[in-house]
Amino acid sequence: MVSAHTDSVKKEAKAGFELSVYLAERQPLVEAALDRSIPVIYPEKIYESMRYSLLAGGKRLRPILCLASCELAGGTVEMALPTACALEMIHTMSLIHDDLPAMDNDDYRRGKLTNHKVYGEDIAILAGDGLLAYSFEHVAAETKGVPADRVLRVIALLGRAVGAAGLVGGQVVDLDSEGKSDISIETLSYIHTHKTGALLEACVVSGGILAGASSEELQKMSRYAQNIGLAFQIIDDILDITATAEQLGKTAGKDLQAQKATYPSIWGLEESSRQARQLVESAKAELACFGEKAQPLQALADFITNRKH
Ligand code: GRG
Repeated sequence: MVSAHTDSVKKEAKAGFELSVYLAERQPLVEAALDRSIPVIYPEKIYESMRYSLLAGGKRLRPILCLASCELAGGTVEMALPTACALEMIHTMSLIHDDLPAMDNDDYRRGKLTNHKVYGEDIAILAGDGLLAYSFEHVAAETKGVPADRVLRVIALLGRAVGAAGLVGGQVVDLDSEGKSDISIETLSYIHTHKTGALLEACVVSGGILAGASSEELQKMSRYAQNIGLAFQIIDDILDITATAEQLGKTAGKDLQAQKATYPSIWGLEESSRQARQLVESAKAELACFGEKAQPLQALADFITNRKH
């Protein structure tokens, strides 16, 4: 099944790249792998809670970025699929914890009730912990056909992206900044490069590591990811103002309501859009040396700025 996917992606590259076709193939592939990754066994409640959020939809941008960067560097989908799933597990656990009453206190996520609204706060915390631990186990136990030193590097990279040097650190500064509308652009940038950017960077770089990319290639991939990470967050801030709750699948207008400093509140909507477009162009330019093979990652960069949710 995976090789059929790869064949048709190759054909597509020859015929001119269509991101919608690419995503229509990749999203179900990721969905099926996520579904297989976590069984329901005793104690069922925790597995059901983990699966509730993991299989609640979402764009699956992180796993798709990981698969695409592995292929860009000459690897295969099979080599990267366990890491791709682990990245979605980490992302999902961060959403479950972010939605808790002690953090953002949200009732809806991905168009569904949040995990704690369905299973209670105690189980939601544990579901997040369970997904986080499972993500590392999954990479270590399920990655096949990749030299062990590369797998170890990926595990270290994921740990760094999740911890105080990444997501956790970004969330702490975000919580500290709550109710302060006058935070500096440097603090805002710290929050987003850590809270959102670190995991997106880990997605792209881990795919490259698994494929055996050179350090020069990894640097280019890393700069691509940093640029799309920031663009992604700017667009997120813009959508919080311009999109409806229905489009977002979560509460809209929360930043304004909380008088939170955001890119639009500092730069205005127009300048924020311009900055996001510029970051996407820089991201795409980083991959120019890869030629046609970079089309999926370049199109994904455009998708990030054009998205409506
Ligand atoms: C990681 C141990 C650990 C704890 C969590 C709560 C927390 C620490 C960090 C917050 C991370 C967070 C919620 C960042 C926001 C990321 C973001 C922009 C989410 C939206 O991503 P999309 O648009 O969502 O890709 P979908 O639903 O499409 O996957």
